[in-house]
Amino acid sequence: DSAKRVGEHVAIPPPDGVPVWDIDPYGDDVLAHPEAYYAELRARGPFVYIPRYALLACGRYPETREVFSDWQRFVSSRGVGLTDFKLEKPWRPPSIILEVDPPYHARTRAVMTRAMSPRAVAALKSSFQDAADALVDRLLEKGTFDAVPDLAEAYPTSVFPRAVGLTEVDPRRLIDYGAMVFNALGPDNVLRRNAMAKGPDVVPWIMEQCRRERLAPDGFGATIYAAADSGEITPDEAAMLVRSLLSAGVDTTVSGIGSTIWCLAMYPAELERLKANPRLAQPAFEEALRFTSPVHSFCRTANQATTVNGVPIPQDAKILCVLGAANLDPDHWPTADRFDITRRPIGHLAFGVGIHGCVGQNVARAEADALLTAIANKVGSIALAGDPVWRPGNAIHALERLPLTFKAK
Ligand code: HEM
Ligand code: OVM
Repeated sequence: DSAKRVGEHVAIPPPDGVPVWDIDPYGDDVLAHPEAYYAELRARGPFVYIPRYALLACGRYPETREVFSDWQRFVSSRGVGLTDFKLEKPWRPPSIILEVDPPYHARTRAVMTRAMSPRAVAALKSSFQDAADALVDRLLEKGTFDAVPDLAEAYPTSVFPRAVGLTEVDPRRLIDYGAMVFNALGPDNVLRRNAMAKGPDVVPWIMEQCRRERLAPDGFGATIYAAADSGEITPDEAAMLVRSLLSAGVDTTVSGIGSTIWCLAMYPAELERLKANPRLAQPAFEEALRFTSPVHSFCRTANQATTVNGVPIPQDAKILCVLGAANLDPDHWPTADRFDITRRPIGHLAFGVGIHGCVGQNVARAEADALLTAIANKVGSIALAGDPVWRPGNAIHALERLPLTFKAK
């Protein structure tokens, strides 16, 4: 058809009444320090039109939630990044859970839900706690360290690959693959290109780890392959679902855990409350997710012309759903810009919402719970030992560097 394209999606014109905002949401400064952008996005309207990418963006809580909740009008099968899979070949075969719609989605989702069921995750609890206790002891001995490599990256990569059943663990390649997957969701900028440059080394290694012969008989991967044995999915689909675990399960928790530690370093009164009551570990993590939104945004594509809260959405529009902005919307969250570990932020969008809502959230919570419990029990104080540095990412907001000093309780 004759619709104009920008990059790789249909370039819709600005719909009537929708404010136009000439900003680059993928600029380095916006991505590293997004709070002012989040606030202006919410202030300008329920949706804004961004000419640079010819798309709509939303950052208020109700509209962001509505778009994410309605898979029929706002599909994932055309990609959850800037690329419209209807127009452009994706960089890798699409995910068979994230980037598909019902009814197919329900089949693959059921297998993943089973693999990471509350029972399966509960069985990992004591090994997660042992690893967390040992790591926090080592960090207390070190005293001063960079919490990005030494904690935020070290902890998930010490427990998650084994939980999947990987028999060869290569933390660097796992993190670099996540960087490819998440930066691929943005435009063809330097972040995407630098991440993609690792592909020739990282992609073949990842695909090899997804093979049945490579996986231990007792991890999430084994449960996924068991579904192939029973005929529920094919062996090729099982490999693709293991790929999904390795795509989504590392960089997200690295960011979420790193940002939680940053929150505790920045708000020492909240650390004191956690130390006084280690059972606040879970609610502290939920609040840190709301407060920092490790996945700052994901897209949807409008499969039909529609309206959201009266705003016209043209067919084929890409919609940038800014989860980080919705999670800080002061019209939804009282004292939104306060980090309060007793808030219990039910309905936050850090894990998404609706049929694609994070299927690994119980795993992420189990990791964070073990680590925050160890910190609550063992760490007396957390002090910055240098300036924190944030790392821009096309979909993930994470720290680059977090110099800290831990003192024992
Ligand atoms: C989906 C965030 C940890 C696996 C999602 C989505 C978000 C998200 C926002 C929704 C995507 C969408 O609707 O388009 C996070 C955050 C995490 C985390 C913030 C950590 C703090 C994990 C872990 C795993 C995982 C540990 C694997 C064990 C997945 C998968 C999906 C998903 C497979 C796709 C689900 C579907 O499409 O049905 N995650 N995630 N995530 N997540 Fe997570
Ligand atoms: C996947 C996947 C799932 C969630 C997030 C993600 C964009 C990838 O199934 O490969 O990163």
